[in-house]
Amino acid sequence: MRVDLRSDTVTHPTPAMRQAMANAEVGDDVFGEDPTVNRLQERVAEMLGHEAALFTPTGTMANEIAIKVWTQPMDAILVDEESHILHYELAGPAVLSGVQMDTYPIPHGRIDPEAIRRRIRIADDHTPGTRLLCIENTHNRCGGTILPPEQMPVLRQIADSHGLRIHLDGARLFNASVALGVSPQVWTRYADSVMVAFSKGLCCPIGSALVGSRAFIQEAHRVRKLFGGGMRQVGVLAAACLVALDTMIDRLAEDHRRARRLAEAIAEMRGFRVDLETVQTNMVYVETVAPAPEVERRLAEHGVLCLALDPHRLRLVTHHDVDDAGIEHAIRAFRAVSDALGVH
Ligand code: TLP
Repeated sequence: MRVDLRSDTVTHPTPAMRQAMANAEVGDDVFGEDPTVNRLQERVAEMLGHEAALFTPTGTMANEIAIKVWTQPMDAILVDEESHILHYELAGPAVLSGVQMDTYPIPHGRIDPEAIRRRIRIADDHTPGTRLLCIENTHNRCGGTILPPEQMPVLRQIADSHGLRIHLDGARLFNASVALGVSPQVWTRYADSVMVAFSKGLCCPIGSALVGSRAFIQEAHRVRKLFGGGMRQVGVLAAACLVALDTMIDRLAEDHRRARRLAEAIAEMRGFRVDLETVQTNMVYVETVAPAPEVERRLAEHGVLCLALDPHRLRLVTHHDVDDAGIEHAIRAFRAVSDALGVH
C-alpha cells in the first residue's frame, strides 16, 4: 500500500472535474474572453467579498503579483518568520519587486499584533518604508494553524494607522473556514488582497486566484503578463476549479478528522513528539529524535511518504486521496519505525 502524505498538492482531479474540463467553453483569456475563467473569477470574488478576481497558474505567482502591485522598489514588506513567502518563494519579493522582506515572530502559529507594530519602518533617506503586511491562513510551517478571526480587525487597524496594505496568503483558507464553520469572509473582508489555491486540498491539477478591488485586479492583470502568466484557452482548467468550489470544500472536514487521528496516534509513540494544539486542520508536524531524513526513508520502505522539512521535523498532510485505511496503514508504519529506531 502506498500512502502519500507529502502534501495535499499530490491530489488528483476527480472524475467530475475531468468531465467538466472536457466540456469547458473556452476563449482567449489574455483578451478576457474565456467565459469559464470569467465565471470562476466572478464566483471567487463574490465568495470572498471583493470586487474582482484574477486566475493564476500558481499560488506563488499570485502572492508575488500582489507584492509587486502593492509596492515600489526600495520599499519593505512584513512577512512572518515561518511564512511561505519567506521560505519557499526563492526570494521572489527581492528579485521580482525589489523590496526588502522584514519578519515578525509567529511562535506556535500565534501573531502578536504589537510585535508587528514595532517592526513597521517609516521611510526616510536611509530607510525603506513598510508598505505591505503579509499574513498566512492556514499557516503551513506552523502546522496548518488557523489565524483567529478576531485578530483581523486589530491587524486592519494597525495597517490603516501606518498606511499599509494587507495581503492574505490563503492557499488553505477553505481549510480554516471549514474547521471553524465560518465564512472565509471573516478574514477576507479585512484584507486588501487575498490568494486562494485550488490545487491543494481542493484537488485541481492547477490554479489559484487573486482577489481585490477592481483597480487592484486591473494592475494585477498587467503584472501577471509581465511574470509570464498570461494564459489563453484556460477555461479547461478553470472548469475544474468551479467543480472544486461546488464539491470539495465541505469535505475538507474529513481530512481534518484524519489528521487528528494520525496526530494522536503518533504522539503516543517513542521517538516522536507532536504538538497536538497545532493540529487544527489537515497537517501534522512530527518532531523526531532521530534525523528526520532517516525517518522519512524508513517510512518510505513501508510505502508511507512524507516530507522531512527540517533536520528533526516531518510534515504529514491529509487529503482527498488518503482514506481511513491509508491513515491506519501510516500509523502502523510509524509504529514499526518507532520500534526499529528504539529511541526515547
Ligand atoms: N506549498 C507547498 C510547498 O511549496 C511547500 C506545499 O506542499 O505545502 N502559500 C502557501 C501557504 C503554500 O503552502 C503554498 C504551497 C503556496 C503559497 C504556493 O502555492 P503554489 O505551489 O501553487 O505556487
